[in-house]
Amino acid sequence: MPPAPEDSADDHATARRAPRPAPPATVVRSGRDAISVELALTIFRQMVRTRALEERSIKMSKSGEAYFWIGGPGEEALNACLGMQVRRGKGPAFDYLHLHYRNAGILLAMGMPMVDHFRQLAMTATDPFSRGRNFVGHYAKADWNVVPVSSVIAVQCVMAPGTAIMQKRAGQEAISVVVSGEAGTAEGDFESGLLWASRPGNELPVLTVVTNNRFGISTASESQLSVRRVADRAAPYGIEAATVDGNDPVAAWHAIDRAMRYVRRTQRPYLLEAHVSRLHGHSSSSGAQRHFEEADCVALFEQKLIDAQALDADAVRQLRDEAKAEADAAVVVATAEAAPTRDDVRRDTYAPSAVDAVYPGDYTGLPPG
Ligand SMILES: Cc1ncc(C[n+]2csc(CCOP(=O)(O)OP(=O)(O)O)c2C)c(N)n1
Repeated sequence: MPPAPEDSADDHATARRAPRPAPPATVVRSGRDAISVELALTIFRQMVRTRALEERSIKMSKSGEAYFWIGGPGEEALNACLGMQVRRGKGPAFDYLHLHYRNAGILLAMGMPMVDHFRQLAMTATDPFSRGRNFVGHYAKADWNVVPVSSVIAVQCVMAPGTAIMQKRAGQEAISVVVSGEAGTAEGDFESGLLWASRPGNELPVLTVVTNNRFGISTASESQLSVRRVADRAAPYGIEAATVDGNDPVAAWHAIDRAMRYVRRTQRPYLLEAHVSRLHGHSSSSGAQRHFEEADCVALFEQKLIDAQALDADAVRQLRDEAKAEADAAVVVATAEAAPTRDDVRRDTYAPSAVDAVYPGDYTGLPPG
């Protein structure tokens, strides 16, 4: 029987020559680093959720649902990768976190419900971190070893060696992670933190992460810092250090993994500098307008995943819609909750202590009269 026209020898030759579409990638690469597509998609989802939280937060501050906003749009890649690698728990066998005020993505990746973030932003009595008394992003969570975030920059750098001493004694490879902006490194507290973490014979498991967005409010870092890399500040203390592109989740994932493994294994300090973007300026006080000239880690990773055929436009849209719906629903809940009362002002501010028994009443230490 003669071959059917559509099954001719010519057609077979053409089929052999036609380039086959590349199969979907199983890993996503950046330079020599790679992560599985499965991990990449998990990180991307966390980044998209964090961006939705950040953008909804800015909207709240502009609409009058909140009074002040500060946060981390532009730091989603670094924060998601860090939060996913924390050993979460309570006490010295788990990691301690001494955070900056731009780390919503870390808490979100650790499992914080979005509504808790919005409760603090809306200053409700239900805010689990400060009962509506502190700024947004100033988390405090004893169950997860999240030490209260301070607005006073860099003080967290001198607290981290304190928890790290306890962890080293406990001997269970847990570490203290401290995050500071690059302008914060001008504070003596930053140097003190490095010094205390690196005393010969008493080195401590402190991972210092410096998020370098090139600005301290409106002051450009090149007018303040003489070092080429903030990571170079580790050298006088003999501390291992690296610089990573914090807008690249593949690189950031591995830089954090390497740093954490080093600190856990050696119980010695490490300094990781991450270049990040500041997509909406410093805070609502400077307008929180979008700076489109800054690299956007979410858009960059989205394109990378589409190129790797790990995602298509529909899947991206669905992820975004879900994240936005999650943020909107959380805001509805938070903004309907009660504000603190006068009686809440002092609740949970001081724990009972032995000093109360010695000095009942309001002891100032000053002579009477
Ligand atoms: C000890 C102290 N000095 C000054 C300030 C005012 N202040 C608030 S944020 C900020 C800039 C911090 O910049 P950086 O450490 O780079 O962090 P970023 O906000 O850029 O993430 C300054 C100077 C402060 N909060 N605390």
